[in-house]
Amino acid sequence: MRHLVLLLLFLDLQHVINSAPDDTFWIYPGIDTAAADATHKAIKQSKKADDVARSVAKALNITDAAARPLIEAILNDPERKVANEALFREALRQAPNSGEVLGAYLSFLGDSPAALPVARRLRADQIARLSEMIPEERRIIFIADALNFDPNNRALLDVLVKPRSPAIRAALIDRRWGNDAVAKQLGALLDLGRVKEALALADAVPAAIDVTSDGGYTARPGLAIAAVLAGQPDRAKQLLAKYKSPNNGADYVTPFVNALIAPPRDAYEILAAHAGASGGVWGLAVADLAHRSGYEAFAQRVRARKPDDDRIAANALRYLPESLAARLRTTYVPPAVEQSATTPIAALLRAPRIVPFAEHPMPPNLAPADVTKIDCHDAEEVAKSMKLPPGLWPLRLERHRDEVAGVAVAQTLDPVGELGLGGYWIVHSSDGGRKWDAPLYTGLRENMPYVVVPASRLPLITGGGIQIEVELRELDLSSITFPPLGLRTKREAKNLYIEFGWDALRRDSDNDGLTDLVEERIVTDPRNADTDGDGIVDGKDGLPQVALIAAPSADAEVLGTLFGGIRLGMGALIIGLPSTQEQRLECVRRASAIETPTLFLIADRQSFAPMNLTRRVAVFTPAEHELYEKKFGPSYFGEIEYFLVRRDGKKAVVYVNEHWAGNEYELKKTKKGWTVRTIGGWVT
Ligand SMILES: [Ca+2]
Ligand SMILES: [Ca+2]
Ligand SMILES: [Ca+2]
Repeated sequence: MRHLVLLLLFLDLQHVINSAPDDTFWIYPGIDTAAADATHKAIKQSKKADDVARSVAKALNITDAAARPLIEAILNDPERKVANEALFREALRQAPNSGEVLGAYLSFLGDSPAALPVARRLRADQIARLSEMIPEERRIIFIADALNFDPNNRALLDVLVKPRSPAIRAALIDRRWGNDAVAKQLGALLDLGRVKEALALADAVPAAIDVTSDGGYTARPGLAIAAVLAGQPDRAKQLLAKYKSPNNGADYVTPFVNALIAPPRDAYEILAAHAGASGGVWGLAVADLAHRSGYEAFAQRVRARKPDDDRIAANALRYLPESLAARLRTTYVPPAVEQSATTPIAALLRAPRIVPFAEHPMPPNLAPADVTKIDCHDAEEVAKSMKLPPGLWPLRLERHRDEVAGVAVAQTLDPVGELGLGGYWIVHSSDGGRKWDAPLYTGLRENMPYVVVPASRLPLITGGGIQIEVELRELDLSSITFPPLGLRTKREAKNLYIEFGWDALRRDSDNDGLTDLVEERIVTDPRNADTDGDGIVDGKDGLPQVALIAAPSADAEVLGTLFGGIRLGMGALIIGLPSTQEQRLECVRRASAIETPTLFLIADRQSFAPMNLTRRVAVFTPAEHELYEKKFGPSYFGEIEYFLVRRDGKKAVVYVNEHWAGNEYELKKTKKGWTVRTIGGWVT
């Protein structure tokens, strides 16, 4: 029976090759690159199954009989898990000792517990060469596990200290491996802020101090900082005397170390230049300088900054032989366990989603309706006959006598970054498009799970509401990488429509000016007109989750200035109507600018308490944000990573990480008011 199944699978090889895309930019999620590369190269040469099998067999040094199922497993639809599993097993039966076949199978197995016994079939040198397609966090398990069987294997130990884990490097590098290895260990100790150990190691192996890493960096500047922290300013000066900035770039180190040795009257500028330092000797030094210069709140925030969770070390720790694990435990500090959120906001987030619509199959025979469909080609005409609200770029717009209705998509309440255009909104006018009702939020995000089709035989306007033809195209969240190329979908279906009643879209149960659907998304209480109980109703409250207190502070003034003005989560998206004739002709799908977008932030709610904002800012804790994403999907909230306000309150830097983009802002208070400048940032 099993052979019959395999025979049937093998008959597919030519078919699978034929249907492989010609594009060279293929992503075969999770399949080992050596085997996949050989397959792609072979197909470029010939599309004949026999040729491809022969070529891959030769490249990987396996038999044709092993290559055939391997190629098929690589080219197959990754969703065909059972078939692919059988194919990999067959390839492995034919080539039991091939590191490439084992590697491809391991990457296919992913996080499955079945992976470890498979990895144990690899030789130490094969493990050391395991493909980079297997993430470091997982590769480290195989390496650490193999060390139990071969604890002194130098090749394994060498690859064990390669991943980006300072804890592993600091604990497990052997000084006898040479100065390069010691330099790595020095860097790791400095990254971990282990001042005394780093200085002692530099004393023991001074030749390692100037060994350069990939970027041209040495341990020397970090050691100078460590020396000041250890109360040895003269040693710091000696170390600095021989310091050259890498690639002849600007020297940021010397002024910083000098300020550490003798703090200036106001250390604001030097602190601002290094405000992003997190962890390690740099973080310790910034906190120390801030503390000694009277910037105590900032010092505390720097100290409270959590280091990145070293998952590589955490995984290795579970699989290493005890002698090595004991050493690793001296440098790896597991992160504190996050408490699950118990706030009132978390309780709102745990409530079930509001479902304001019903889904139906499209009626088979549609009679022509008495409506005027307006598509994007008519944008100019529309602008003449109707007064579209500025920034509105409807995906669909229809007129039935004096009633006009449309569907638009916007990021107003859906900070999805580059993953899509946002959430769907309904616009409506009762007088032919001269005056428009306030846009109504549907609570539905594009692709989650519906996509509004651009043209439909089904009229939008019904007696009591709106009906929209959609396709079901649910985004597979496991496929999201940055930048978001090649998003896969989980469920697909066509010929559906969803129907909303006006009352469901307009429902405002507590009469606070926000519909239940809007409240659900900004996480205020739809049954309480004043969620934070500060006397300002949710619809008029700039910070509806933070009770306003009257205690002005310089910090609050800076944050209020910044968040009252900027627009996060909109990023590179071009908002609004197409501006050129070309764009109009192309009918580019555009996100609309509907109202002022709500600013979603991860921050300490209390630091916002003295702020009276005119635009809406929703503030969450990291644990609440996690609940939010579980409920509504990926949501890029801004996170305030650091902010520092000068003593006189007239200058500040703020760094906001939006997870797919980050920006540092410099604020200055002049006679005319505050100016805000972006001084550095990144976008995926
Ligand atoms: Ca309400
Ligand atoms: Ca409310
Ligand atoms: Ca309130």
